[in-house]
This record gives sequence, structure tokens and C-alpha cells, in this order.
Amino acid sequence: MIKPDAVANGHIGAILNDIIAGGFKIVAMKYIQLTQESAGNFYAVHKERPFYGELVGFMTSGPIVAAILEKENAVEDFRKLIGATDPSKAEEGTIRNKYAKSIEANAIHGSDSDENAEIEGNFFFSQFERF
Ligand code: DGI
Repeated sequence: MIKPDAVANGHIGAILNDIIAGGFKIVAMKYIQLTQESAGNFYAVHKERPFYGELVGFMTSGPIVAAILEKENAVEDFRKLIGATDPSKAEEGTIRNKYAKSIEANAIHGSDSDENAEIEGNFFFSQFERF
């Protein structure tokens, strides 16, 4: 997901360029705004964390770009491309280093395992929306 901050700050194009240049194929993509309920479900694993309410509020604050990406070793390589959760700790040249503003408004989400990539892909897309 390209998060609401990066969309609002005009970074959709630059981020997609970085993703494609990084060797990822776009399998599915859509531009949508999450509801409180859908964002709450997406981030249900963080329910007990103190920032859960703020996270859901932020993720519903504007439209996002959701996508399924494909590549050999995709999960690990994508996390390298986006950088650390906290942009002040993200390596030079990573997406969060270049486009994120804070640990919450951190520009982009990437799945943290193949299993979660499957779950998160199914959250956004039907079988007819994948190419
Ligand atoms: O997988 P990541 O997105 O890198 O990080 P994560 O799974 O630990 O956390 C999910 C999101 O929750 C993260 O992208 C931004 C938000 N978050 C994480 N830690 C904090 C946070 N938000 C706030 N406000 N404060 C935090 O400490």
C-alpha cells in the first residue's frame, strides 16, 4: 500500500517508479479509501498496541494505492526497498527515507511474510483483478 501521506504529498508516481525499477511486477492495483472497519481488520494484529487507534485513523484519512507485487524473494527485497518502519532510521535511498514523514505517516506498507502477502492480497483483490 502507498499510504495516505505519500498519496497526499504527490509521491504515487515516484514510488511506483522505484518499485518497478526495483524489479517488481504489478499483478494488481487499485486506488481506494479504507473505512474504519476495513483498516481495523487489516491491522487487527496490532490491536493491542498503543498506537492502534491512531494508526487506523491515519490509514482512513485519505485514499491509498493498494497493489499486489511479484518478484523472486519479493517480501524480503520489498522490505529492503522500503526501509525501516521509522523513516529517520531508514537507509539512504529507500522509499521511506525519501518520502516518509514519521513513524506513523511512513509512506508505504509491505507484507512481512509470504503468508501475510497472500492474506493481504486477498483482502483487496478478487481473482478477476490479478494479471
Ligand atoms: O511492517 P512495518 O510497517 O514496517 O511496521 P509494523 O508492522 O511494526 O507497524 C505497522 C505500522 O504501524 C507502521 O508502518 C506504522 C505504525 N507504527 C509502528 N510503530 C509505531 C507506529 N505508529 C505510531 N504512531 N507509533 C509507533 O511506535
